[in-house]
Amino acid sequence: MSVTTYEIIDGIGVIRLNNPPVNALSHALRDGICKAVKKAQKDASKAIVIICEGRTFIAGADITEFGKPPKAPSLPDMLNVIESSNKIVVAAIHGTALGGGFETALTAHYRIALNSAKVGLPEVKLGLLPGAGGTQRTPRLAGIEPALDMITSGNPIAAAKAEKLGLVDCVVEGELLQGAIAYAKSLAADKAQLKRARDIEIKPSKSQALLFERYRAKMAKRARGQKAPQNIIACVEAAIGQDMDAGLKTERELFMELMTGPQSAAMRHMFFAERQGAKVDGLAKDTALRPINKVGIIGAGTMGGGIAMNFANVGIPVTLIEVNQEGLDRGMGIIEKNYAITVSKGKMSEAQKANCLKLIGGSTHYDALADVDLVIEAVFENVDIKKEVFSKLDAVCKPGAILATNTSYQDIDAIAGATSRPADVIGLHFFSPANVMKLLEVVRGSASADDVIATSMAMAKTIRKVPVLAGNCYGFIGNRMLRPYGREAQLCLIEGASPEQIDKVMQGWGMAMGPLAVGDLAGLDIGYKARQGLSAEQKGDPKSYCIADALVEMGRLGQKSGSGYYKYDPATRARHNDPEVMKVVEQQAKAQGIARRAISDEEILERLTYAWINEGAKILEEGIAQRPSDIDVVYCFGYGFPAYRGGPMHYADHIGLDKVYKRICEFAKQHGQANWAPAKLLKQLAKEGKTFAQWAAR
Ligand code: 3H9
Repeated sequence: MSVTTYEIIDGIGVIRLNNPPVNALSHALRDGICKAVKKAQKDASKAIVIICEGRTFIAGADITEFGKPPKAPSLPDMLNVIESSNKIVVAAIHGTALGGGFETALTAHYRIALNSAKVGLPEVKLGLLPGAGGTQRTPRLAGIEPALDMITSGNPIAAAKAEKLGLVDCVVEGELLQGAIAYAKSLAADKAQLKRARDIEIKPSKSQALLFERYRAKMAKRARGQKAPQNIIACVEAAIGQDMDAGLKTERELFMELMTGPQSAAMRHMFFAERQGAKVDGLAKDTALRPINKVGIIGAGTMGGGIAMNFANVGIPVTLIEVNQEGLDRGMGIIEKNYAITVSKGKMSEAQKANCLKLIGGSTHYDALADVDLVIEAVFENVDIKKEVFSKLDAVCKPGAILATNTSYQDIDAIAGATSRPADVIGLHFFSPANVMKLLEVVRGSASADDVIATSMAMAKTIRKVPVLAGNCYGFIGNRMLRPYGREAQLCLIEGASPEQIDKVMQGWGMAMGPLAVGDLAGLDIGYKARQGLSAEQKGDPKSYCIADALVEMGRLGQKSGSGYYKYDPATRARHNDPEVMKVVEQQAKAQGIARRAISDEEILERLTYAWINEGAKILEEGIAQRPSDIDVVYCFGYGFPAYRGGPMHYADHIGLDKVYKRICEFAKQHGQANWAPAKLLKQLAKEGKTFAQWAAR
């Protein structure tokens, strides 16, 4: 079936595009559009309409073609054909006109859009810039600042706003094809000019230099470490005071620099990884889902409250269960405060807040859960308490209800064993703050039913989370990998580094925060309490926790007590280095018989990141993660890993598994096999000269 068709309707040449699912600009589509526009030049049509079938107008260049040898006609070739048409071309937009799709529309002489449509240039989210004239035509039509906002954020805007900005000429409701044909007919009848954005001139002015400087500084902060936003600003700057072709030349050069660089490769990998993560291998596509119309949550603490908000936000009623009214009132108070913050940021109206709050009810009796479709337990991280909760749920919940635990570490099978229906039990591991963080680890127990897994993955999408399936082991994917990472941070500290050196290395490399600052944020007492329940053998080498224990025993619990690895200003929470901490570090090193030494930034980076990679490889060997890219999704969406490095496993592929493996073997020699025995899978792939991505595609 052809992806393009052409016919004359009512005197207008209509080019229809049909390249499901999102009409991406594949080679066939580009070729079809060129041929149809050329054909229309010679026939009896009075004007041309480009319109799409399916759910959306063109959603961009075909990302799957990136990195492959280009095939003519290229996108710029196709746009030349449209722009130089001697008959008016109208782009008729529904759904989302994105990236190269919106650039196609901008090259047409007029744009008509359905009121429900959105337009945008999201390339920055793929580490790219609009490389088909978007950086040149947008500022010409909408002005420099709106163009900078739109292209550096990558966020789409509604048709009405686009019309106000001059990016769309006409917004309509109802049937788009009819509207577009009528519009094209009226333009032809009025002998309207062939409006080409390239003919608009942006005159230089003195204030522009300051504006660009402001955007450069803003982007250096907001998109720390990323190249694309800076290249975008340079391109928009090139739209000023010179003709369009000169600007297009700059755009092409800076686009190619990004396209061939590692950041965009990582972000494109993440685009597909996120979508792949939602798929469960071996599960029939037509697995019937269980309806989720009512949800119960056990525990109205920070976590339970945050989870409740996710459901209320999409209109699903929630019942919170607490041991007493006081606990419930406290929980509701936190939820209200969180919504108030969202309202103050302009992300929600007072009316929306009121609607959400109406959907969240509370009770101190489990009986209130008799008719819920899903219960999520979010009580204290103790397996015995959780088992008790599940045996109560087993007694009150209706048959077929999904019983989920939000545990971060505990054994799902042990918890499921406390019920008479282990097939209905699953782990739903939300990340804190649960109303903000996108990741959801769905943890399958050995008995979890297929439809319970499928329903959980679909439910995650409903509440706008990014799901990843994990197997059942201590810490699942994310927290299991965090242990060796945290261990190496502690060992680097006791062996010679300072907290600020470690955090500076990791944050400078791209992490949202360094590991010790994260510890202070989460509270050092959490790990301390968890360690109290472990045997000496389970706790591991005292060198990897003695500093943390000493700090907690001094009352330094992290941010909440005003000090931890750092000191915090009580008013501003600003972080300061604290010489007292270095005294503790030195005392502990002495007690452990360690002669502290200078540790290089490179060693810190390698030990912390390679610790992740080695554990990630073991997780793959054991089948705990379905694929390497799932681990990348967990880290980028749940742990502040920089998307422009593509997650730990993609990063490992980028460095080369051979190099990673050799360095891990060196660490094993220096620091012992107990911490650094290389994963079998890593060894195998290093020997075969393969990547994790190649292994996944086997
Ligand atoms: C660009 O245009 C560069 C130019 O400036 C210059 C060039 C010279 N290509 O997200 P969904 C697939 S860069 C190929 O689940 P939704 C996607 O992988 C591009 N495939 O649906 C998935 O496949 P599968 C700028 C694509 O309804 C399926 O379509 N454009 C592309 O939730 C459904 O996707 C963008 O960055 C593509 N461009 O959301 C827009 N897009 O079923 C990227 C999607 O096998 N796309 N697929 O898993 C999106 O943001 C969303 O897909 C969209 C629909 C909002 C359109």
